[in-house]
Amino acid sequence: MRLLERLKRSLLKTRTAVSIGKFDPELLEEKLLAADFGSDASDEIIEAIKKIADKNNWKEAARKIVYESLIMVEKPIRYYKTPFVMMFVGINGGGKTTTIGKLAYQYNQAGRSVILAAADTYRAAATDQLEIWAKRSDAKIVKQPEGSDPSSVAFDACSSAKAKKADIVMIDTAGRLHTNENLTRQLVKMKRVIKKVDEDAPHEIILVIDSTIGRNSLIQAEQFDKALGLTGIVITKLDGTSKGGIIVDIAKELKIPIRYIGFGEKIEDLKAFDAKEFSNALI
Ligand SMILES: Nc1nc2c(ncn2[C@@H]2O[C@H](COP(=O)(O)OP(=O)(O)OP(=O)(O)O)[C@@H](O)[C@H]2O)c(=O)[nH]1
Ligand SMILES: [Mg+2]
Repeated sequence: MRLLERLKRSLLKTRTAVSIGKFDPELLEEKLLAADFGSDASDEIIEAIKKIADKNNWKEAARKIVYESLIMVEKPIRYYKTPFVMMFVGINGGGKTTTIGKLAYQYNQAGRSVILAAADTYRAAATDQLEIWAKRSDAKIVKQPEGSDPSSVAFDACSSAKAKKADIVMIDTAGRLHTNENLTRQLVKMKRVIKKVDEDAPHEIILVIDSTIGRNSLIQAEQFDKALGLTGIVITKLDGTSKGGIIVDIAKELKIPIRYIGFGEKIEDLKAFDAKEFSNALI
């Protein structure tokens, strides 16, 4: 099945959740809010529909509003340097490791050489999981024993990529430590240490957000952004939720580029974010 078809199918739950027969502003607003579109977007959608003569075309009007919000954050990654270093951050279970694995596969298919850094040294299983993805995508992996300094793993991976002239480095980080402050401190340090290899690096700091956790993700994103300065977002698990409208809320509130969306556990279930495609699939 084509990727776009897979995306559309994975958004079925959200699409169904906001579908109504005849246009009824109150009912639609209730449904949009329940699907996490957020109150601003919901208001704008309802107002836009009220202005059109033929209410049977309400979906078209709604899609246009959604598109206008999403196009503002449709900014693909610009690979302006090699090795191009990307740090992936986010709370545990959000989908960092899976996203890195899927991306490694796409880069490999595109003929780019990839090094993965197993910088989640908090638990041994994290490195094992990344190693499986590395094998699937023919990527190299840089790792150290459990409990090692994650910054040191990131440094090694960047140095090795420079020496081997690799195209891409993706750094997998921990989602949970003993405390949140520990995690933030560790990530800030990692960012600083990477700069010893290339002062422009990391070229991307990407927050991976689980779409099923709803509006909590906005608070998390603000915290990560404050500590690290995010360059992009990946939104995952859009297949498992009827609240896919959260992506519109995230776009409007955070204004951080959405780089990719994840919509399944398979290696191909990741797509560069496309505002047009997405707004059509959402409603
Ligand atoms: N349905 C679905 N599942 C996903 C998606 N992305 C990741 N997952 C699943 O979510 C779970 C957690 O994913 P991980 O990639 O391990 O998340 P993580 O952010 O690395 O988690 P930690 O290492 O604990 O911080 C796994 O079971 C993945 O298969 C997605 O887009 N859709
Ligand atoms: Mg992980």
